[in-house]
Amino acid sequence: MPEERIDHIDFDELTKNAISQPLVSHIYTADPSAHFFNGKIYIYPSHDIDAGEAFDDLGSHFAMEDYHVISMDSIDSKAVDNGVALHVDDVPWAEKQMWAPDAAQKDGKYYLYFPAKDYDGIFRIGVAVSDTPIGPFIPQPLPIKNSFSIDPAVFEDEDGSYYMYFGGLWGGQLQRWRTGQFNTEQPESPTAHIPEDDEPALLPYVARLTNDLLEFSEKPKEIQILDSDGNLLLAGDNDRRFFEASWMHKNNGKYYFSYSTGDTHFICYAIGDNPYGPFTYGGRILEPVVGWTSHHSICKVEGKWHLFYHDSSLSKGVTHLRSVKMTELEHLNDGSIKLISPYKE
Ligand code: FUB
Repeated sequence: MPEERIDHIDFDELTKNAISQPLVSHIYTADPSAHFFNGKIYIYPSHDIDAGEAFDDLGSHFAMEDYHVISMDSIDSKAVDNGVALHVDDVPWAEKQMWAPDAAQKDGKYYLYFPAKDYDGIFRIGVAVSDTPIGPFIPQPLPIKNSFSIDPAVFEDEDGSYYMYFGGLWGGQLQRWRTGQFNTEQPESPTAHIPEDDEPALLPYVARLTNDLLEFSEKPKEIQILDSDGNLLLAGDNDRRFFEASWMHKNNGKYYFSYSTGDTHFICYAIGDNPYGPFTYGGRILEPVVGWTSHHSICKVEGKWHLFYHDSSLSKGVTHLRSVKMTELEHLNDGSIKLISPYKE
């Protein structure tokens, strides 16, 4: 991941022109997964720190160690940091890199899903349980069986089924699982094992969760993202193909799978008729933010859809020191989503 070219940016001007400001500024937060639980907003972000790791294309500088849950009584109220909800030292199987998490609620229990590298350097996805939305969360001793890669997003459908969407390229290791086994060749290369430009792009995965929300109830399946002719998006279609940051929301009976395009920095969406897809590419939701990564969630609050996202404006462009923000998101009458520009011209 090349450092953002930031020498030309006037950050005072950028902050003035930003459509929204960081929800909290005493710590750095990113990858916000927002939920409306019991009439309040709960945001489950990554907690960005500067751990002194050198910048590289595998994202080693994203060396996060814990999670904090941010809560808000309403859309206009102050965002509250509820302290450490889970620390890597308390997760027996996890060594490092607590990346983008998500959460779910069922029968009065709360579940925090998180990717981390195990002691073999392989990303797995774990789950930790609490009696409250803000934790502390008690981790399961082992990661979810058959889990791999990063960026879990858990979606509760209207029939009470829960599904996890996940996957991420480069440092997220999805390309190393093409045969079903973790490919250890060329360990330092973020792009080894990525398909050629004219081959179908790598796809994110989905798996339904068991009733206790602690395991997959099925083998994870790839979800297809198609163009308007019904063809899979190609690996060279960097402006549209999936890279990381899965999210699912449902509006007017349609399933909206949204994601980041990574190296082209867009948040895009694709629409389907059921949780497994296929999904047809629909367009962009968010133009690039300052910083390399873009990662979001979409949540209905007080009857209106909101986009939760992040940028690196508070840290003046430091890629791994990001801040969570929020803005309204609009579904247009034709089913499309109105494009959001994070900074006014
Ligand atoms: O925060 C670490 C990684 O950066 C996330 O897992 C990715 O989605 C990207 O935002």
